[in-house]
Amino acid sequence: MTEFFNGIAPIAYEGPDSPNPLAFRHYNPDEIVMGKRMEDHLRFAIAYWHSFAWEGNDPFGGQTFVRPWHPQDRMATARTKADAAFEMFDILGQPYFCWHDADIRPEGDSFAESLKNFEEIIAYFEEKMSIRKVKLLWGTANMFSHRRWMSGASTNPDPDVFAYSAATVKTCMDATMKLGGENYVLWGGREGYETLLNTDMGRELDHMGRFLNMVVDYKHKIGFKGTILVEPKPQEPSKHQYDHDAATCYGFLQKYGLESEVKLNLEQGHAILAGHSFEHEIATAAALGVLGSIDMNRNDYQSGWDTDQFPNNVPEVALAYYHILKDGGFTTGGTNFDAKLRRQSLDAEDLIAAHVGGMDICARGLKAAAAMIEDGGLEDALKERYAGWDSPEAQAMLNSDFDTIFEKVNSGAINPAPKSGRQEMLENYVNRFV
Ligand code: XLS
Ligand code: NI
Ligand code: NI
Repeated sequence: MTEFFNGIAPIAYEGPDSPNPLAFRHYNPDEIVMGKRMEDHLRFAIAYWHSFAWEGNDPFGGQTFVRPWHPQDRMATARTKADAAFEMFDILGQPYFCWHDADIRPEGDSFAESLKNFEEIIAYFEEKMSIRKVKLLWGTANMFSHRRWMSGASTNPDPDVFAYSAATVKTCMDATMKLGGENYVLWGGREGYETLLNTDMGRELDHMGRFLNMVVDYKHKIGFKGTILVEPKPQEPSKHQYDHDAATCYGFLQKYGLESEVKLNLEQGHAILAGHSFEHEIATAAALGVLGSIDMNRNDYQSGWDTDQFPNNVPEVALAYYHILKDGGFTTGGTNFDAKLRRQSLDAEDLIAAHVGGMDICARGLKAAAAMIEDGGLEDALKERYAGWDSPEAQAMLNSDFDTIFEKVNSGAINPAPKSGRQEMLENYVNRFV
């Protein structure tokens, strides 16, 4: 036992009226929603990087958190950090967690030493996971923090960095598979550029396409059954990132022949940075057949930064899950809290409360989304709005050509009559459920 969470009991579901700040009021894992347990719908994961590796620094100030696993540059504290992490998993009871290699092991003096550290911690995780129900939602490689990645990983102008990236991702995929991970994520924070004056964009995109093909080849070679996921983000840390948003990623996957091999991990804050709503990104990925998993968080709408706060907006979260449910729900994906405390939230209780709140918000959103689906009001409105397309004439038009259509319109047989889009009515409808 570490001292850190001392005295915090496992969080229980106490129902909507409970005044207990460390209880679930909506997240009730066994409750059946649309025929499925809530836990199996939401598939919550905790992000090791924000909860355990981040020390509270921001661009203007350093560490604010003081944890028993600081400093994080040695194996002994990496183990203490793992002990604390798994204690928190026991307290929250969420089914999954996620990591980057750099979150869990100290950097060594060489590639081989970093790998040795990493493998030791993976073995330590394996032992802990064998006596618990917590599983790995996904693993990933941090190819953006160390100075070697400053000009990118697979898109680096230096082929030696491409090589280092390939070797790194291989080890992270191996570890993900060893722990039974259900997905493998690639987020390219520095796959992009600061200025086009020094960047050969076409070449970099080709290298990134080749790299992702190698990832997919390796997945098949080792028999990894999980899903490969790319996480879009338009900028930050790079001025411009190649994986800008869901639609851009899909175009990239298509160009490099990967659209049936790779899906997307969509993050709320990244959608906002790209000038979209979260449900826009989810609906886009669903329409293109590449919706994989989500990173749940929230951006501050005033600051314009990727603030990675815990979600707190039920109507927004409800619409996100509405589109996820409409797409059939998660298969290998889940809801990863890619969210961090504010740097003034120093205590262990803050970390627990943040997750309890996030899980409750998502549970409320899910219940609202399911209720809207079961009621069918939005679906009926859509059916009615597109009803004209059910006619044989309308379907035949799609298989005809401009001249045929022109003849009909020009003869006066077609004269469009505008109809209300009923937006306010539909917004009021949603308000009944949230
Ligand atoms: C950063 C990303 C990152 C990925 C994993 O903005 O969200 O945390 O999820 O590398
Ligand atoms: Ni992010
Ligand atoms: Ni993320």
